[in-house]
Amino acid sequence: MDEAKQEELFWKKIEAEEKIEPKDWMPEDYRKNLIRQISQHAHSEVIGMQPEGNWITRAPSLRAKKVLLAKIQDEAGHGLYLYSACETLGVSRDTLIEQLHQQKAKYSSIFNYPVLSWADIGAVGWLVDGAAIVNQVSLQRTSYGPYSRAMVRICKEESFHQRQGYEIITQMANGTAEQREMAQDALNRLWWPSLMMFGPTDKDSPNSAKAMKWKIKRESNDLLRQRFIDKTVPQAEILGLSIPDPDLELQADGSYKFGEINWQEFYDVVQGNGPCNKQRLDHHIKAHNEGAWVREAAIAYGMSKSKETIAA
Ligand code: BYC
Repeated sequence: MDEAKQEELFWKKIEAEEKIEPKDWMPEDYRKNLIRQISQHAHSEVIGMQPEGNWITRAPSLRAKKVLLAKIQDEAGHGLYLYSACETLGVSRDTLIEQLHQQKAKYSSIFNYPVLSWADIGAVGWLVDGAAIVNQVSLQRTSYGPYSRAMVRICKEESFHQRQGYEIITQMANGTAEQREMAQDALNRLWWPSLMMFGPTDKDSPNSAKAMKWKIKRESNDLLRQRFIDKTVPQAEILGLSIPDPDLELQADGSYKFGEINWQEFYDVVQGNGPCNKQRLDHHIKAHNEGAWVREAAIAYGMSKSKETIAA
């Protein structure tokens, strides 16, 4: 089949809401954009383990520790699904990790903020996982099959993560005066960075137009951000916590008007100048280098097993 015919078939599938699969023909730009988005998502899942990992030894009870450990392990699993989905596009895991280490690939801005207290762990689950779900529910309908299927599995686990966070923040908000103050402080610091997770406004989002046409992205950055705000503000009210936005206003249609996001801060963080960028990347590079022997051993074991299978 010539290329024009293949492209026609590609668009027919997109229009019919059929998934594009790894062996299907796809435009080079579509493939590249998918690699960019999926790999950055994978990096976010894995880097996101760091701020939470710091709290395993300080969890206030055995139950809290077990739940947190399970959540962090889930994030590693999400990274695994996403790196695997990305590899089906013809790029190796090594290349993706190299791009992260050379800062050619990004990861979510939110993980460049410190997680300073147990209330922050609650706020991360409530707000960060809450924002992630809003985004990822819509990505379940993304046009690339392996990405879409990874999203379905990830969303199931994210909703448990969000509840884990909401449980902690509820306990803190209903605890002693000091605990309540910690919960409010966590919300004050993490509210605006959570809104930044959805990316720049639609008018300043260079990748959106193409991604929406290809149905890689299904809903816009602004729409998803608004959905998150509308869902989260009433939750804060139930907790008796106040959203740190003096311009927040309930409108007649039930949605909330909100104040101006500090986009300068967003771009500073994305460009590597956030409070924890250096710490996060240095830690990843160190862990990757120290884990080289594990990867070598796993490959050697795999090779010896396949030789045994061939011999048998
Ligand atoms: N942080 O044209 P735009 C999670 C970059 S949840 C850093 O709108 P796009 C987790 C963007 O990459 C978080 N960079 O881009 C939760 C682009 O730069 P490049 C991960 C950002 O791709 C809890 C430039 O800004 N979720 O993992 O159309 C626990 C212009 O933006 C950010 C996902 O990745 C940001 N917040 O839309 C553990 C979901 N926002 O690449 C883990 C999948 C934008 O051109 N990804 N940039 O150099 C998406 O839905 C989209 O990629 C985004 C951005 C909405 C994030």
